Amino acid sequence: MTPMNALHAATVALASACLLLSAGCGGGDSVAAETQDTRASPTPLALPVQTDPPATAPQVAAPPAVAPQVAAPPAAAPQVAAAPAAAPAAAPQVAELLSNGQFSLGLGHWDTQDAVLVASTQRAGGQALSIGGGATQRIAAPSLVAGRSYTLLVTARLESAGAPARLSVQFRRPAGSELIRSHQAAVVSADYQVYRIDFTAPPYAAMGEVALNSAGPRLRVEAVSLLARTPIVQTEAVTSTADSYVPAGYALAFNDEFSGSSLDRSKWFTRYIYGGGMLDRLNDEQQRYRDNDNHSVANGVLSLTARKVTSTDPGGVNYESGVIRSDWTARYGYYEARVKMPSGVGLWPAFWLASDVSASGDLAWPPEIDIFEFVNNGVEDKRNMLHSGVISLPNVPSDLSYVDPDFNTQWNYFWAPYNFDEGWHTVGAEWTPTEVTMYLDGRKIYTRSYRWNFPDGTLAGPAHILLNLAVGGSWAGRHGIDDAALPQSLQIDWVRAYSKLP
Ligand SMILES: [Ca+2]
Repeated sequence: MTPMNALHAATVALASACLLLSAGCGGGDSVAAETQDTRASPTPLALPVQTDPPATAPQVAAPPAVAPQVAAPPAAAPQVAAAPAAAPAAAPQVAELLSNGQFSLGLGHWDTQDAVLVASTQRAGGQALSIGGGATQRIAAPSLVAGRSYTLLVTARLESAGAPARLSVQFRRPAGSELIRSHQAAVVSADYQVYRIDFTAPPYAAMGEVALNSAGPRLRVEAVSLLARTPIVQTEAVTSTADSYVPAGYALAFNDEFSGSSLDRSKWFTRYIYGGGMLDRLNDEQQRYRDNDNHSVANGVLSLTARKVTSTDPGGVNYESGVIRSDWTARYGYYEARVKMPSGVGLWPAFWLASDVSASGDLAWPPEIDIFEFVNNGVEDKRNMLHSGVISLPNVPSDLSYVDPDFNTQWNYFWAPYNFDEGWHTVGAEWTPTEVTMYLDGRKIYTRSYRWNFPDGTLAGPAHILLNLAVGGSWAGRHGIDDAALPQSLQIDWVRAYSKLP
């Protein structure tokens, strides 16, 4: 391949710094080398590195090993539920977890901005809230318990036509800081509806709040209720065990077979976690992740589709594509996906694991496990090569204890006698507290040591699953982007995660 540096760890450290410093470091061939092992270095503006010691962790319970992390709302806007008026799933006798949800105590328990009490039109003698700005209530600890599931119900309408208002269950650390997770529903109607958000409390459950925000017309809220609900199920029936290679001793903990007609937004976000969960790119990639039919489900397959568009982006970025990030998180286990790669020079799909927010609210990078990256720049990186690796700290080796003869340990790719964009393949990784083993179509490719740590050496948060299709950048796009090949899709038959049985 290219005559570039060989030390993985050193490469990672250098590349990380280079990405932060942008064009100032590296040069020539080294740019591509550095990029190869560092696909997910977030931009400095985007990565909210929070380094407070975890010793100050709130009294949050550790999530169960197979923690259900998510909501089960009907398909709607991104990470959202917007069901029409419906009875709550929870039984009516379940304890109310919010205070003053019908404003009988005036504005008590709510932090408000341009919000006034008005007469209720639904409850005789009652009060409603007319919101021009926002109303927020911290969810009093320990109302939410990590790993348990809840339903937020909000009876609301827009006072006039205009931009949708936003209802959120969100988490931030500390209060007033950037959001670290948000489940939202959009109020779109001038008629009252009951909007619903189902979610599973994350490890940092004590940081939760309910927020009601107008984005134009005033938002009228009659009632807000937060109730415990039955656990949100994270698994569904496995459609086929063909082409699956699960090691003995593992149980299914999370999966999506993509059997429906649209992406299950209760399981997946479509942006990176960074930037308050809104980041739409990493590195110097040329695409922006969007929801313009970039995540389509048909015939049992999810297609993450990249296409060329004409945009008004001042940076001249004219590609849109898709990414899925699981709301479900876990540490360790076996992760497997059956995929078909896109064709075309300049494309860069990947299946990888990155740290979610830790129980103490911290978020940092690394760690990162790249189960696969299929980079096709047409010259150094070709269609018969599949990259796989981990991101380690500079002075923490990830030593290989097993290597397939067809795996190049200098550049961390498997060299196949076929092209990966010409058929379906199953790629998996077994991840333990000390090692990562990669599998390709059931064939063991390598085992290497690995510690899932933040840069400060502490244990990182649980991992979320990522599958994405990037376009361009100094690695995949080093020799251009074949616009004529677009649109192209990373096709995903299924994604499954297993936890080790005790
Ligand atoms: Ca499928």
